[in-house]
Amino acid sequence: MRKLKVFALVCVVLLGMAGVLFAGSDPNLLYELNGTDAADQLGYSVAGGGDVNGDGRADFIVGVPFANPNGIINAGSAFVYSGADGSLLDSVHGTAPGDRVGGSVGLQGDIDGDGKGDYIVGAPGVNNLAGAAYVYSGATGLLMYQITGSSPGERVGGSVGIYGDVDGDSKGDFIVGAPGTNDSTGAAYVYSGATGLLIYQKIGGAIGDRVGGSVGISADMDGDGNGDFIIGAPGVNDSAGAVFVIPVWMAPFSIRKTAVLPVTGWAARWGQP
Ligand SMILES: [Ca+2]
Ligand SMILES: [Ca+2]
Ligand SMILES: [Ca+2]
Ligand SMILES: [Ca+2]
Repeated sequence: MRKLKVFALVCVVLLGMAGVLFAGSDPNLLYELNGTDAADQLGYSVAGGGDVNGDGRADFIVGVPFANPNGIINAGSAFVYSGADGSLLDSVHGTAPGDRVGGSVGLQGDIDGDGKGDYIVGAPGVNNLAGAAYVYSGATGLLMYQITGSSPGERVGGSVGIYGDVDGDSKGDFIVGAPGTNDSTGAAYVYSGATGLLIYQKIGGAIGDRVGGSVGISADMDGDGNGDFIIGAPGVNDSAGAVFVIPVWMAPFSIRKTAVLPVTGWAARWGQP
């Protein structure tokens, strides 16, 4: 534990942002992270499961959407840590006030088939709450895909998930919720990890449904060999709420709504500008 603490302190000094500390004398804890800056909301989102650095141990990701990286208010950050030793493997930071990078996070699938886990970071505040989600290679930290909202208030990236192979190409896929779409009717989109093409979309039926308020993408549930996914819609029926668990055979593969563009140089892994 002492070693971890020292390492984390070094990270804080180098980062100069978000203030993440490992503290931990509790033997019942593997790790503990504590934010150091008031109102950053470290732990607003968390996920784990994928092995990003290929050491055979699962790693984890932590979102801090109200962090002020480089002094940019509420730009937000997300940090990827080694499950094996708690060291910082990657970080992503917003570049404009209110981006809220890390509003949602996922880390459990290998979408490019290189054997290493990849991760997804939602930033629902980007561009006046149009929102965005970014998918990174765990092996290289490079941005593989970005999905961006097309109109203010969509809140694309309000929820994200990455894991199961929905389209049967042996590579993991990912899901992005946009609960603010069309006056909070909401929407959720499932994309192929291999190609970035839209596999499936679900649009809410009524204003306020908030489809995509939560999302998950899972290993096979119905035994057909393909992954399945889960979409929460907490606003349905006067906020009684609803959840949809959708098998791949429901998916109309031909539809495509949002361009998914491979982008380089937006934001960056630890050590890059
Ligand atoms: Ca690992
Ligand atoms: Ca990978
Ligand atoms: Ca796939
Ligand atoms: Ca299935």
